[in-house]
Amino acid sequence: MNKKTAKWSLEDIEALYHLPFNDLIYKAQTIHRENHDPNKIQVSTLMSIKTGGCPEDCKYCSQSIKYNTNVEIEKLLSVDDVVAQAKAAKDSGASRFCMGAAWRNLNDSNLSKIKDMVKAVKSLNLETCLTLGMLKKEQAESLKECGLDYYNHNLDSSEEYYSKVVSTRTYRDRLNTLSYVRDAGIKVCTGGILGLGEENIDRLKLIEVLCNMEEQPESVPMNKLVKIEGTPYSDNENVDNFDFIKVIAIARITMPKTYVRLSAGRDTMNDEMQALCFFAGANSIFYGDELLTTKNSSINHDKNLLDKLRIKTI
Ligand code: SAM
Ligand code: DTB
Ligand code: SF4
Repeated sequence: MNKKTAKWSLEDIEALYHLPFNDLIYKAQTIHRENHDPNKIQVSTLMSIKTGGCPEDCKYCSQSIKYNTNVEIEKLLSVDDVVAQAKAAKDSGASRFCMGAAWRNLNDSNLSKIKDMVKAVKSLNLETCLTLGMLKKEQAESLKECGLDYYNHNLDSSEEYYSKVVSTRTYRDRLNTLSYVRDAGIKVCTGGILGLGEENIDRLKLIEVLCNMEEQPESVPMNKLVKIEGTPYSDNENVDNFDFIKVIAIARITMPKTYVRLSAGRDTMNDEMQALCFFAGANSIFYGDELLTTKNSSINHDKNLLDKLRIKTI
């Protein structure tokens, strides 16, 4: 982390966690209203542009070659296939299209095709986001040049816990890619997963890293683990709903301007739980019947929920 004084100490963040629930949510909603329209959420649609066969060993992931999951390997899709999906996403109301690849890192040989995808999706008047694994500095600069808006690269958990989740790369590797993305002028999307077997303190330490970045991330996805059969985490304990809501509230308080995304795992949350997450400051979702390799909450269900809550999408 950079040397300048932290904006938030871990003690301050822990103090938020220990507030009475109502005080915490009230504080989060107050800050939310000062910085955002409380009745609008941003919607992004995800697409897997290269699926499975990933050499990394992330213990949560359906796409790692180390685990026997039901995911079928698919090579990098054509620009036309991606554009067709992006058009459909736009027609359903998404404002951002996020393309994900099961790679450890972006290979230079794929760079020009990826840039063509970004340009084509952008020409549909959609914001663009990529998540392709590690980048080199020059690759980040090249992606900025072709107009990429966001790059997603999650830190997932605390630095200590991360080494238990993934052994094939380090937290430092993740931070390096994030700094190349930031320095290139691309907006940063980085967040975490709850339910990896971590303690609450790991979640708070993740927030400490995120909110003390020199420039706070524009987008922070909070995922609830999607349990994948065949992975080491297939039988993990469920995350406590209140802990999940509290993490959203703490992210909102410590990163007032950031879009906090209620990400994977919404299909296992009931409407009341999602409504409380929005009340605690979540103001973005993945919208579309599928995430990368798993089911999302359906578009129909989401339309009904957002209607009931009188929440508009942006
Ligand atoms: N391979 C690239 C990488 O790891 O950065 C991009 C794709 S990867 C699937 C994107 C992110 O999805 C991961 O960093 C992780 O945070 C999230 N993710 C993957 N599998 C998940 C699961 N089963 N439940 C919740 N989040 C998951
Ligand atoms: C993020 O934080 N979550 C998304 C996106 N960024 C790339 C991925 C969720 C993946 C869920 C499991 C799957 O569909 O494979
Ligand atoms: Fe590969 Fe990304 Fe899955 Fe890890 S999370 S196994 S890097 S696709």
